[in-house]
Amino acid sequence: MSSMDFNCVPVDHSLFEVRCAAASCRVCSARGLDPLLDLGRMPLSDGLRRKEDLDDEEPRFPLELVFCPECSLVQILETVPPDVLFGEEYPYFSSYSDHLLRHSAQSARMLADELALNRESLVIEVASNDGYMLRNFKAWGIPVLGIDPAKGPVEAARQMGIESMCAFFSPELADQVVDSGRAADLVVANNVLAHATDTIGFVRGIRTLLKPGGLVSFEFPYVRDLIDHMEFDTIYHEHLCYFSVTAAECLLRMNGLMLKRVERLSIHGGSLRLVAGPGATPDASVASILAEERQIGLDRVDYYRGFAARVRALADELKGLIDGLMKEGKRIAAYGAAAKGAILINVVGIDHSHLAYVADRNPHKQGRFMPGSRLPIVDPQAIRDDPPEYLLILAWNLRNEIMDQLFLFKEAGGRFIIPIPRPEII
Ligand code: DWN
Ligand code: ZN
Repeated sequence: MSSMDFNCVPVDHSLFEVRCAAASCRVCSARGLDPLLDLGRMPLSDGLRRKEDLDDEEPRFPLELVFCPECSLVQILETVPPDVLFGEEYPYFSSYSDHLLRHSAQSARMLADELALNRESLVIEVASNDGYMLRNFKAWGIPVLGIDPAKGPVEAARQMGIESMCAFFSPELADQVVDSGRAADLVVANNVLAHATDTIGFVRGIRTLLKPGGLVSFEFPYVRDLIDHMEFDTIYHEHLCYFSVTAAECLLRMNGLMLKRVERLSIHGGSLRLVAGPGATPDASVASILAEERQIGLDRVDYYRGFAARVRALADELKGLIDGLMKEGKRIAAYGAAAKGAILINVVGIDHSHLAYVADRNPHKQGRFMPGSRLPIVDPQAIRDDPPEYLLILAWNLRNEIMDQLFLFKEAGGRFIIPIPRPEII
């Protein structure tokens, strides 16, 4: 498997094979992991830079995707300390996407009905962020507890009256919560399982939180959508694991959680929702998707071979498109200072010499600079005040919501560049 040079910063990719040989799987501890894709040394995708720090050396870490032939888990080799990733200034607030808020409200309603939750129940969310999900249960009079390590989002949740612990979730924290008499009827763990440094301990902690008969609902990006739709920019240091149902089922079963049902979702470029519980009985969806994964080969390395070459081709095509527009003297900016956007622009090799700015409506991101590329992040007002001719949509997973808001830009002749699943101008 030849690794591809994805970096402006030359690195020695031959280390990839060596690191693969030395590594062991995050879930089953198997060795002999298969190398899939080496994106080189990448900056932290949510590590937005302050102006005063721009001249300082920016931390970069290897970003290498591998496959475990034993349990089928796709994962990265590097583990960046969580307090570095999710520190004081972690800038991601879930509530800046109306689409995500609607999706979350629907999920909450479905789960509340399924479990007949009431004022005697308890919902605990791990990675509760700014209360985007728990606000629904609270509005229905159902007691809630949030757990999240990011200070800013937790403060926002507390402002909404949502009790939130500012802490990293762990088996020990789960014991403390249960020992205080707060076992859960429902645990929600959306877009966090992939982020857990101690993957097995994380699931064990969730098992601890649950009352007998309780359920956990996980949501996370589906590795099948990542590969099929070229979503290489969702590979970053916060995401340690990239799950198939096959790999996730193995991890849950190891910790006494049985799958009840599996759903495919469109959110975040294609995700899975897994509902599980101690002693849960699987419905037909579980056997069906496991059989489908075996049938298409998601549990074998061949499914993933060729992805690196396809990523290189997409990166070259997007860079060629941007360079072509630049040669024509076109003015280009970007929209959505998303974590995935940081990876995309650094892998493709786009920086402030190509794009004027990145607009983003999250005020916690405005005034900062994108990791690696040092692109300034500005209020979307800039699109009206200092209009580009083209807008590269870095948050392509929210393209419809974003383009709806930018109809005036479009009406004035502005064009959108959508990078994923293939570069196109609309
Ligand atoms: O795992 C994670 C995924 C699920 O969400 C986290 N590590 C962080 C986050 O990843 P992301 O930053 O790639 O997520 P988004 O939601 O794709 O980022 C969208 C960005 O676009 C946000 O910064 C908000 C911004 N935005 C905007 O400026 N105007 C979003 C919308 C909808 C808008 O209208
Ligand atoms: Zn494994």
